[in-house]
Amino acid sequence: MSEIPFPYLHNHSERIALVEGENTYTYSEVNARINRFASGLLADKDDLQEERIAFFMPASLDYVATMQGVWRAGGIAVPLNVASAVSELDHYLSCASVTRLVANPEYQESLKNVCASLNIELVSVDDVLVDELVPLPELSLDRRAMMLFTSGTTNKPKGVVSTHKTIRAQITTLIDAWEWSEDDVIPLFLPLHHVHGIINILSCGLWAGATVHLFAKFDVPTLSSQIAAGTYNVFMAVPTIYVKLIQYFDTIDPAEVRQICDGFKAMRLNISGSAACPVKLFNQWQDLTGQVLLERYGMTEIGMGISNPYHGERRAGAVGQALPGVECKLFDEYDSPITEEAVAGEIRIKGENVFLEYWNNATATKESFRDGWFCTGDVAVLEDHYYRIMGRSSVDIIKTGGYKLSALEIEGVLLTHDDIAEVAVIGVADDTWGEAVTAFIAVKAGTTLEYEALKEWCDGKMSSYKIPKSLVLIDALPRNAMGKVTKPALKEML
Ligand code: MLC
Ligand code: AMP
Repeated sequence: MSEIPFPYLHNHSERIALVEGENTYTYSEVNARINRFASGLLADKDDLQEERIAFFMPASLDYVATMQGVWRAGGIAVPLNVASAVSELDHYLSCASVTRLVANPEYQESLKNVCASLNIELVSVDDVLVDELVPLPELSLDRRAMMLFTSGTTNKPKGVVSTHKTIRAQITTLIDAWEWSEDDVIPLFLPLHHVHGIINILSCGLWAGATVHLFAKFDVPTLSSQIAAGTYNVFMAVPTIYVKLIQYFDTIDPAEVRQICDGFKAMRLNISGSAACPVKLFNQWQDLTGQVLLERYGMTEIGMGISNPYHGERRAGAVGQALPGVECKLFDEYDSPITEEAVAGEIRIKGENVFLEYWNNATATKESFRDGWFCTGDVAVLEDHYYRIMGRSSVDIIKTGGYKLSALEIEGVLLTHDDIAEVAVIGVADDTWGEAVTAFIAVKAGTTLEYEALKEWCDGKMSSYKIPKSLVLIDALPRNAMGKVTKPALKEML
């Protein structure tokens, strides 16, 4: 039935593809639901012709039916963050010129006004599903397929557009490198508006014919009991999740900790990525579970680029080598490739895994490429054949618990507070979050600001994980001769 020239969904009819709570769904059941959804989306059209269909739902059978249904019908899938504030949604929906938003009934009340104001049709999966299937369009590999929003050095997130060719490359390189197979069983508790959850776990799993256990959120006790029961053989997470698991171990009975650690020990693979895995955490995890974490490096625009080997040495504090099909080089500030080891440079990437464009933003797209290389903004060195990430070229990007945030976006919201005269946001090293969002604020004369009041004020104006973890009141921000805030000076102040 699918006219996409490759299988986003394995054709293992009777094997279990998805587990959602008490329910299990076979590959043929998932496939049938995707076709019913794609047919309903098409209605009397032959092809959605890259119509942007957004969806707002947690990990579920319906999430998969929606995403793959949009693909099969020829649309562009725009998965949204279910933790977004309404003002953020407004930006995503208008930036992508979304025409239809698919949301579970329980979310519809909160979405109805934004949809009405943008003239977007708000529907549920049940509204779309039909029993009578229609022919699906034939799609070329170059067809745009997905748009994910990413924060950067501008104050509004940009829409990163991938084609089917991009997504295929991002999936297949990981299936080869990490030896995915139909015997794999993996939990998925990461948010489904980023490549880590969408590509590395969900799409690789379904392509390989594996079983993916869906969790609406990171629920430590439930997940831990499944791990102790030996349900999974592969585990992928951001470093913060390994930290939180270790913190959880401190709160439970040692015998239970042993069972959970034995569950991890029996797995074939534990992966860490989306942010730097501290060497201390790498060692702690190995001591507790015997697992040598495989750390890899990726980005929304490229999927995964660099990975420690599945076989061979997995080096603590390093991300390994370029994945198959991915070209990676370091460049200096004059755009010359760095050929010696131990010299830091910007990571640049080439390959079919690289995105097509930032949606409706030719300038940003052009600026992010040099001579065909995508410029990541991340700085690394090559040491004895392993890349080691040294940091980022911009202080305005913060990674907290695996989420990439724009300091400028947060500053923009804070500046709308009546009592704030000036503000600078930075990421401060933090054992749990990697970096913790910290706001330096100068208040207007005659006013004052308490942290709790600021946090409450932020609620609903930004996703909760963007809300500063701490507030430093300051008389005036340090600035250079050009009047620009010197953020490194703020870091030094702490
Ligand atoms: C939650 N909180 C965070 C946060 N997540 N604060 C800072 N940073 C985060 N990442 C805050 C909430 O606002 C809340 O604050 C409190 O923590 C509890 O919220 P929660 O939702 O119950 O937390 P929890 O479920 O424990 O979430 C932590 C987490 C989550 C680590 C599971 O952040 C997460 O799923 N992160 C992964 C993000 C991801 O997938 N990134 C991949 C991007 S792709 P309060 O004050 O209200 O209590 C990419 C490319 C690549 O990077 O290489 O993969
Ligand atoms: P995102 O745009 O959300 O996809 O985040 C991508 C960014 O996450 C990269 O540009 C890096 O800064 C960071 N990142 C991903 N993996 C790693 C890693 N293993 N070590 C350090 N940083 C990482």
